[in-house]
Amino acid sequence: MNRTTALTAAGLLLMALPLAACTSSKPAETAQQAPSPAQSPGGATAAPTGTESSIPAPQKASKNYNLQFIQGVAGDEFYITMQCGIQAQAAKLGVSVKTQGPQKFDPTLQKPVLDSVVAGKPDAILIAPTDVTAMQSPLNAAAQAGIKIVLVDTTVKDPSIAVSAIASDNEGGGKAAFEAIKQLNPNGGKVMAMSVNPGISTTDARVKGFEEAVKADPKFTYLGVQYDKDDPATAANLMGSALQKDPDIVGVFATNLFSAEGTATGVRQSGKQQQVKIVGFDAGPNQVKDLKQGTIQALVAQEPGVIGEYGVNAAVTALEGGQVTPKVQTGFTIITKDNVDGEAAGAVYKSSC
Ligand code: T6T
Repeated sequence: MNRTTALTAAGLLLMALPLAACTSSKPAETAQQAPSPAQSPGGATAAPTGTESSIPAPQKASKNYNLQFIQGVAGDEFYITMQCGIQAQAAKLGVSVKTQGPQKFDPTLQKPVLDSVVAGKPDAILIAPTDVTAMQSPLNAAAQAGIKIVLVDTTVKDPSIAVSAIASDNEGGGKAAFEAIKQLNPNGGKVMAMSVNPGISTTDARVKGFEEAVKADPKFTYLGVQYDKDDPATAANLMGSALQKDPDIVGVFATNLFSAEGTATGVRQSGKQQQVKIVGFDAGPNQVKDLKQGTIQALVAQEPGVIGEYGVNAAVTALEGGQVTPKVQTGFTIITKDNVDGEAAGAVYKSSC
């Protein structure tokens, strides 16, 4: 089985919406069923060369290593689910792990957390850096101190300081989101993105994928991206103002959990649920509620538990002197109202382990 043939979500979402079925882009197995890039209307493609779709579990560790997981932000179900995957795999491999995160998705708050973790001299740090630039030099320092770094979810400008960087196909996910909005609005119209902050690798890549796809379709007009600072209330306000300025918006791509929550609130408060189609990244309990209520039409659920599991595999493999794949891309499940209580139920994020 070719482990490098990770599918992007783009083609799969096209299949998912009309069929209203659970569609996972989880590499390997699904890759065999899905159409080849040439056949796929949505452009399902193989993962870039040099990118793998998994990190195999090593043998039980030779000693009880001290691993530390630093989340992008505490209390976010994406990182909680990742933490669950990390804890479970750490227990399997016989190593210890501690988790902490800043109160906001903000490098000025995450850097002190990282600095204090580094001062404790752990064997490895799994981290989702909150900014591609601001977190670079603290991470350089951590690597220079001899600590194995694994980037989980987000990355930095120069990821070579890490033994591995594990993330979803974020750009492909943005493209997939546009394909979904397009299906829901075949006549085209005005669309926009709601994102967190500029400078975050994941959400920037999602916006890029979305923007490029919108601009390639003359039926659609791209109104740009609004930044909500990972705050649902801010996203709701921004959405309300956007709808006042452009009352004919037909679709919004919300690039993460809190952006989707706030976008849904803003659209609901404006009474435009029938008109505005929302596709959101992530699948926390609040997004699922909005999906069931019909405010959100589709969710691109990542595999945070799998990212965490592979992160532990990467750390332990490196600590035991093994070779680790430098770049790993994980899959998606597209959740709609019709599959959320069925085969996609397992893709919903956890609020606790
Ligand atoms: O979308 C995830 C994560 O991938 C992103 O980097 C930041 O936001 C989330 O944690 C969801 O809130």
